[in-house]
Amino acid sequence: MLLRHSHTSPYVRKVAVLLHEVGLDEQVAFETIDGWSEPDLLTDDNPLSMVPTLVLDEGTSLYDSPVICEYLDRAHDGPRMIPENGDARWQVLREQALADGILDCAILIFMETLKRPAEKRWDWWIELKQRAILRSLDMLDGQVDTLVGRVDLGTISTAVALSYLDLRGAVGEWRGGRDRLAAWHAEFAVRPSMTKTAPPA
Ligand SMILES: N[C@@H](CCC(=O)N[C@@H](CS)C(=O)NCC(=O)O)C(=O)O
Repeated sequence: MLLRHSHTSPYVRKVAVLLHEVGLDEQVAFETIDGWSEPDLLTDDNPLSMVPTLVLDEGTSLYDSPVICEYLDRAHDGPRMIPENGDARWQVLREQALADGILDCAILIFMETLKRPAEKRWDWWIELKQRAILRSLDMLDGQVDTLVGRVDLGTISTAVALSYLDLRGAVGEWRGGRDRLAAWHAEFAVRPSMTKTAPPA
């Protein structure tokens, strides 16, 4: 399997952390590619020109990150990262959706603040997306007991999203007033799967 990736993409990191946690990291080759420049190598596999894109051995490709994670979680014999059924399954998928939503907002803010010319910046849009992130963080802080002690796609996604807020600073210092969430993240962030997949400084 080949994972078309970029070093800073948090969606890629989610997949990479899962690979380490399930012991499949040696079975996937990583090839760096820039989705923003729409290279044929990537668009041939994924017309959306986005990373992560997973190319399977027979040539089929899979995207986006939730689909790739689901595929990889069925390719190992260890404990499932996505529970098969029941409330636990919906909890993990909901947590992934919330974390991916935080990332979507953070990337929109990054584009608006750092990529768009200053005179075209839309503050209303930036603040809307920041409020969405802040509400999500408050919810996570209020429910942090449900995250403690778990290693699955829900907690992986959450930890990766919080780390991305540190990388890009979409809402400034997010830890203030959220001590429990900060403590949970600090503990999760030292797992080998997280330290080995940290983006370059
Ligand atoms: N929903 C997608 C989002 C992937 C995504 O936004 N990837 C970004 C990098 S962080 C990308 O490749 N952007 C290139 C583009 O939009 O042209 C997933 O979960 O995989």
